[in-house]
Amino acid sequence: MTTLSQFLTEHIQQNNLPTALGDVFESVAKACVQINRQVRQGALAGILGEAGTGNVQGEDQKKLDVIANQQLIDVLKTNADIAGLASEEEDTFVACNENGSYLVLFDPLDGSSNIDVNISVGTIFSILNKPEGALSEQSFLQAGRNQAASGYVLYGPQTQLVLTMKHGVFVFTLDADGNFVQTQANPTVPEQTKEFAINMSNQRHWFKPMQQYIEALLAGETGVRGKNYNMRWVASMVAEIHRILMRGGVFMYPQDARDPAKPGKLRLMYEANPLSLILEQAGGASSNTVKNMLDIQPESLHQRVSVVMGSREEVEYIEQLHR
Ligand code: AHM
Ligand code: MG
Repeated sequence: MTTLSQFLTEHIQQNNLPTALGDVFESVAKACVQINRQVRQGALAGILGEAGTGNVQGEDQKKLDVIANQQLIDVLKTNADIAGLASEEEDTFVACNENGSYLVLFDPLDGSSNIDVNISVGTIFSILNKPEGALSEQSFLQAGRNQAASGYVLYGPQTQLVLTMKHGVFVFTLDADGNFVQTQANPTVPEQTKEFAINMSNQRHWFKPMQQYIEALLAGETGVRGKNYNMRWVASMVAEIHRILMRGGVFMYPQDARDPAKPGKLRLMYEANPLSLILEQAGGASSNTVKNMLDIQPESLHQRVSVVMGSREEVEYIEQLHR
C-alpha cells in the first residue's frame, strides 16, 4: 500500500524533480479532501443550490462552487512554494507568496450543474513554473506543454486523484481515513474506441466537419467507420475524461456557430490543458480540432477553446475532417 506522500517522495527522487512540486501536490490534495467532505455532506451541510452570485464569465455560481474555490485558495496560500493562483471563479489571478516558484490554476468544482442531483463532479488543476520577475497575468499565459504537472480529483462513487508530473499517470483512491492511496499506475488510453461523448442538443449549431463526423458515428456499421458506436454524456468533464482514461473514448465540446466571441464552452487554462496533459501522458490525444491543445499559446486566463480529446485514432480522424 503506497500513500500519496510516499509516492510523491519516491517519484520525485526517481525522476529528479524538485521536492517543492511534491509539496504543491500535498496542498492541492489537502484542499480536495476538505472539498470531498463537503460534497459528501450535501444537503446535510446545507450547501446545495445557488450561491446567488455569478463569476466573471457570466455563469451562475453554486454554493459549492464558492466553498470549493475558497477552500483551495485558503490552503494553497499557506504553501510558501506557491507564488500565485488562478481560478474559474476568480476574475483575475490571486497573488500568494513572493518567493514561490509555482503557479496553480484550477476549476474548483467542475460539472457543478450536477451537484444538486448527486452526480459526479471534480476539481481540475494545472501547475506551472513561475517565470522570473514580478507576477502578472502574463506569468500564467503559458502553453499547456509547459505545465510542470497537472491532475484532477473526481468526487464519484469513489473519490480519486489522478496526477501527472510528465513521467506517467498515477491514480489514487481516498480511503475511509481521508488518505489517498495509490491504486493504479500508468493507465493507457486505447488507441481505438467505439464510444463518444458530445452534447447532441447543440447539433444544429455545429460546423460542417463535426456534423459529418457524428453522422458517420451514428451510421454505425453501415457508415464509413464500419462499426457501431455507443454514446455517453455525464455533463461533468472530469468524469468523462476519467472514463476515457480507463477504457477509451472521445470527448468533444466543439466551438459552434452561436457566438464567434466564444470559441467553445470549456476553458483552456484550467480545464482543457490539465486534462490534455493527463491524456497525452497516457497515450491519448487532444486537439482544438486543428491544433494540438498543448501547443496553443494562451491570450487570457479565462480563454475558451474548442475541445476534442481521447483515443488517438478518433482525435486524428476529426482533425483530418477539419483540414
Ligand atoms: P462548469 O465548469 O461550469 O461546471 O462547466 C463545465 C462543464 C463540463 O464539466 C461539462 O463537460 C460541460 O460543462 C457540460 O456542458 P453542458 O451542460 O452544455 O452539457
Ligand atoms: Mg468547469
